[in-house]
This record gives sequence, C-alpha cells and structure tokens, in this order.
Amino acid sequence: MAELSQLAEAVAGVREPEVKALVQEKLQAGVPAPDVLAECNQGMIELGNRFAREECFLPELMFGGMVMKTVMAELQPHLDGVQTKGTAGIAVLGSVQHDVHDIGKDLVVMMLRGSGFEVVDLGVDVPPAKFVDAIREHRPQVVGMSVLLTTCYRSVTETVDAIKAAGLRDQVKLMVGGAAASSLLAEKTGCDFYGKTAVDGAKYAGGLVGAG
Ligand code: B12
Repeated sequence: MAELSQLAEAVAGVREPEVKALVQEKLQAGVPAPDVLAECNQGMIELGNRFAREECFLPELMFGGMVMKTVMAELQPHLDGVQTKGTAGIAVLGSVQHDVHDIGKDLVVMMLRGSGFEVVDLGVDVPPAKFVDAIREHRPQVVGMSVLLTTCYRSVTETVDAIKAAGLRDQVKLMVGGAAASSLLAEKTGCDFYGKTAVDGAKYAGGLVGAG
C-alpha cells in the first residue's frame, strides 16, 4: 500500500487539531482545495481499513466522520471559488435507503454546486419513493445515488426500478458512487454512470448539460 501523507495519516488517526493545522498550512501554501480533500479521503479509507481489521472501533469511525465534516466546511469556500455564472442544471442527490454515510455524498453536492448546478440534497437513508417524488418536482437532468454498504446494493436496484415504474427513467441520467459502488454495480442496476470520485460525478453531470 502506498505510504500515507502526513495529513492522511492524521485523518486516519483521528487527530483533529493536527488535521486542522495541516489543512490550513496547505491552503496557505496554495495547494488546491480538491487536492487537500483527496488526501483527507485517503485518510478516511485507511480509517475504514483499520476498522475492518479491528484496529479501531465505531466511536473512532464516528469521530473520523465528524473531523471530515469540519474539513469540508473549511474547504467549502475554496471550492465555491470555481462557481460558474447562472445555473448549469439541476441535480438530485441522496444516500440510498438504509445507508447513513453522507461525507462522500456531501462532497458530490459541493462539487456540483461549485460547478453551477442547483442541487436538491435528499440527505441519507433515502427511500426510492423520495427520489421519484424529487424527480417529478424538480425535473433534474441527473440523479446521483451514494452507496457505501454492500448490504445496500438492493436499495440502488429498488431506486432505479421505482424510477422506471414511475415512467421517469427516460427523463434523467442516473449516476452511482460511493465506496461500495463500481462499474459493475452501475451496469447491473441499470445506472448510466459510475463515478469513482466526486469530481468524476461533477464532470459527468457537467457533460450532460454541455458544461463538462
Ligand atoms: C466514516 C464512516 C462511517 C460513519 C459515517 C459518518 C458520516 N456522516 O458519513 C459512521 C460511524 C456513521 C459509519 C457507520 C457504519 N459503517 Co461506516 N465507514 C465510514 C468510513 C470509515 C469512511 C466513509 C467516508 O466518509 N469516506 C470518505 C468519503 C469522502 O468517501 P466516499 O464516501 O467513498 O466518497 C467518495 C467517492 O466514493 C465518491 N462518491 C461517494 N458517493 C458518491 C455518489 C456519486 C453519485 C458519485 C458520482 C460519487 C460518489 O466521492 C467521494 C470522494 O470523491 C468507511 C470506510 C471506507 N473505506 O469507505 C466505513 C465503511 C463504509 N463503513 C462500514 C460499516 C460496516 C459501517 C456500519 C455497518 C458499522 C456498524 N457496525 O454499525 C455502520 C452503518 C451505518 C449505516 N446504516 O449506514 C464498512 C462497509 C463495509 C461493506 N462492505 O459494506 C466500511 C467500508 C468500513 C469497513 N472497511 O468495514 N461509518
């Protein structure tokens, strides 16, 4: 495994003061905000691996999530700096039913807003019917589902099926992402696109409205 940067290691170790100081240091040194985020993501992945190896426990995982949210709040204005004029399009985002992970989903929301999209954020544990209602109400060009738990694959399928049953499938593009997602999942569930990162998602959405 590639060696972690000092910042990624601090995130993985859930050392909040060190994380905050390093983020500040990097921003002041002119490191682009998306690169700072990418390092923090590496740290979160390592934290998850430590959890899987039982080297840390649920409270650390939860605290890690809180630290990451603080970092995102800090980076938000720097990502907004790339905001384009007007509204590029409309996007609906949510973490699928039974999944309460929202850090990655929030990053996609941030990136989309940063590139001029109006984003309807449905939050976490979103039932298929809520996605359907949001498509009817907001007429988005793209819907994004975030899934971090392999036990939630079925929620992705059920969401796509509900959109089809409502007769709305032809009106929207569907993208899926999150640590449990893959191109295979996108293919099997009938999504149009799998985004490995929030940036991939924003690029795909931008491409749909001619802003990519
Ligand atoms: C933090 C965390 C938590 C926090 C979540 C806090 C929060 N507010 O989100 C808490 C403590 C609540 C939590 C709970 C649980 N967790 Co958890 N968690 C994590 C951890 C460590 C980090 C996730 C994270 O935020 N990563 C950082 C973000 C930025 O990454 P990301 O979400 O993947 O998003 C990136 C891309 O995937 C992409 N992306 C994400 N969504 C989307 C959507 C679209 C459309 C696109 C294009 C892109 C995209 O963009 C982002 C960056 O570019 C992961 C480890 C991991 N490897 O993912 C485990 C992990 C996901 N959790 C896991 C588990 C098992 C659980 C629990 C079941 C634990 C328990 N025993 O209770 C519960 C489940 C709760 C539930 N019902 O959802 C497992 C899942 C295993 C599996 N195969 O299913 C993991 C992988 C840890 C592990 N290795 O065991 N967790």
